[in-house]
Amino acid sequence: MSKIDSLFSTQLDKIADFSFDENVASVFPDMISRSIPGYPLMIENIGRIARQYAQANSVIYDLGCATGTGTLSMAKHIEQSNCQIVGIDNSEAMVHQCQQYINQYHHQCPVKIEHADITQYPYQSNTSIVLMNFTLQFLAPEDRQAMLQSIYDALLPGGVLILSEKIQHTSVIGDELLINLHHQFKSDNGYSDLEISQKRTALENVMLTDTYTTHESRLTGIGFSDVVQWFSCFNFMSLVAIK
Ligand code: GEK
Repeated sequence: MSKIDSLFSTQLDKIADFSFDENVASVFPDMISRSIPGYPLMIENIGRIARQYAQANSVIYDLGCATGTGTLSMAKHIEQSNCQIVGIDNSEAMVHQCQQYINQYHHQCPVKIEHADITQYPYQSNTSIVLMNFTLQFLAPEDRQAMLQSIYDALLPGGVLILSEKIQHTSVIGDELLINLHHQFKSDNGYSDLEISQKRTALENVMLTDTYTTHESRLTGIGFSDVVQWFSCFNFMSLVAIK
């Protein structure tokens, strides 16, 4: 059972860079649903998108699966025969927590969870869907192009990448507006100003966001034939890139 997130609630002398350790894994479902506007809605609809794009006899990856919420939503919705979902994360604590959640459910579509670095993983060429739900933003910016290229190479014709990210707005005023709305959202969900500011500092060096234009042009440059933004709320968005 996920605990309430209070990791940044007391004043810290030194704020270390955010890492997906045991403390984070144990509160993660609460942390992510109180931090990302529309997260439950996105998860539910990721399942629907997966149902639409899953191809029979194919592999579906959830990269940076964390506690497996996206994996489980896809497993619940996919009806095509002989599909296999593979969730991958390089945090041991997340993989452990994820496996425990996965064990509680049984869906027609089998699920395997692996502890690995998604930038080094040998993806199978019969891939119909890759989900990256708020994971690309944690890769070093210089590794993002190669990561997306290897996803594109693994995808079958008609295959899709579902990519959700926190984004930067192009103007300073617009960016400020979205950041303030996001802070209000977190505050309305019970986070104090201290928690919001300490977490922001912890994430400063490890989560570097791109603009929507950067995402779109990088994906079309790689060869995706269409990029469709299907969700957006404040500075969070999700898109489907179709091969
Ligand atoms: C969800 N998708 O709930 N290799 C593997 N995993 C990685 C790597 C890497 N190189 N870098 C980061 N991660 C989830 C939420 S959280 C997003 C994803 C967030 C993993 C990291 O360990 C963490 O579990 C995940 O990516 C990002 O829908 O916390 O905002």
